[in-house]
Amino acid sequence: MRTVLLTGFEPFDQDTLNPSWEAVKALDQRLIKEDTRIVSRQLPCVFSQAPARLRELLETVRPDMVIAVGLGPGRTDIAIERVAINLNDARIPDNLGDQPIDTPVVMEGPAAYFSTLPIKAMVRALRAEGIPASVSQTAGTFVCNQVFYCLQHALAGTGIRSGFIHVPFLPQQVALAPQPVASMTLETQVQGLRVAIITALDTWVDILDSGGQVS
Ligand code: PCA
Repeated sequence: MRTVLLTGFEPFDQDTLNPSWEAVKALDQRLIKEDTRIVSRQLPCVFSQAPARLRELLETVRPDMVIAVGLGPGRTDIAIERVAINLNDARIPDNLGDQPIDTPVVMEGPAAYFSTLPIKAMVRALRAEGIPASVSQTAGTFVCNQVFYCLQHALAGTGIRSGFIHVPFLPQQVALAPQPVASMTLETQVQGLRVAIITALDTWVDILDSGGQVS
């Protein structure tokens, strides 16, 4: 039996829920492709705690693949992230009030890590299912990027593939917004993650494709 570790985040920035956790939680303990089990766990939206919690999960779950998921406020589709950078530069305080500005994620670490997931194949498969998706060239500089960087750093050279996906708001989070804000239903987010996981498990060499890039 293989294990895919999925992580989602607790709510942050005054939200009462985080779609990344809602979607990931819905897949916990699900069997995929008969021989692969999903294990879903929550990460704190806290710079000083998330990396240690992630490393503890890698040690206890011993996954064969890891996909970390976060909310990308304002994202219009399921964003398959390409690159994690060695930089914390928080626009808002985290859930403990910490707001690092221009600090490295890992002292002396490389400037960046690429996702080791087949990101273009994942985008293509999602779109083929009728789910809006694209490759994203930045996971930002907040806790999601920090977790993504720590994940790639921890698994570098192990052969265990890993990456990060940003999901949009849920419709109920933006219904009262003064300006229109993009959203996606939980059902579509969950189905999107399922397709993304299956594609990642099935694809060893990524495709050459424009990946739905808009810029
Ligand atoms: N999104 C934030 C952190 C937690 C989350 O779900 C981010 O994009 O950094």
